[in-house]
Amino acid sequence: MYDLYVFTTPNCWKTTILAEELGEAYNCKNVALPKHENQTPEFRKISPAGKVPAIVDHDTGGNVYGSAAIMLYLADKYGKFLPKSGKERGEVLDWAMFGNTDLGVAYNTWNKFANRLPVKNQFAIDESWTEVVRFNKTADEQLGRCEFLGGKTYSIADMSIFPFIGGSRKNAQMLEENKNLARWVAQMEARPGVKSGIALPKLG
Ligand SMILES: N[C@@H](CCC(=O)N[C@@H](CS)C(=O)NCC(=O)O)C(=O)O
Repeated sequence: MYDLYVFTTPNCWKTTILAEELGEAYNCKNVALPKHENQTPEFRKISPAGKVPAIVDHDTGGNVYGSAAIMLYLADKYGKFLPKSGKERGEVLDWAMFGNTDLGVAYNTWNKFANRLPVKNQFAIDESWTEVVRFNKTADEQLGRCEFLGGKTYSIADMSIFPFIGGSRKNAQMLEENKNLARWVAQMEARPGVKSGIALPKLG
């Protein structure tokens, strides 16, 4: 049993999707970022930088923070969605980290410039979008070679990029230009665990 602390952001959706797909007992706890609930001394004992997502594992008494660390930790703990060893594990890790450190970071950077910068800077918006387009294409090429991002089977690699590309974030033109990604987004959206994972974190 573990507690999972989240808000309505792509980094958190990665972990709520995984938690729902694992089907193990856990408590989903919302941390309202606009109310600064992430900055309380109690929460910073769980997540030192005051960031979500984070977990407390009641089986061990330990805590884990950051979406990539949580995904690796839970996948290893329950032995699902991450091969145990060998070439297959390497491939899933490659693409899970691509989602966490390349594609995810590119989307978050673009989102900041496009939607949150108080003064519009077209250069920053265009430059950061170029990087998003580049990584979308990389994912599309991989999904042209394999059914899932990390190879033959569904894994934490798929969960690492879906929150940036699917659901409410879907970009019709981007999917039109990347047919393999479009096929995969439809497949992901049909999964009950993905649907309930995306619906879980609440605003406020
Ligand atoms: N590397 C971390 C980043 C976590 C992160 O930036 N969390 C944001 C929400 S997505 C947050 O907690 N922001 C509140 C803050 O920085 O005060 C991860 O992948 O989970």
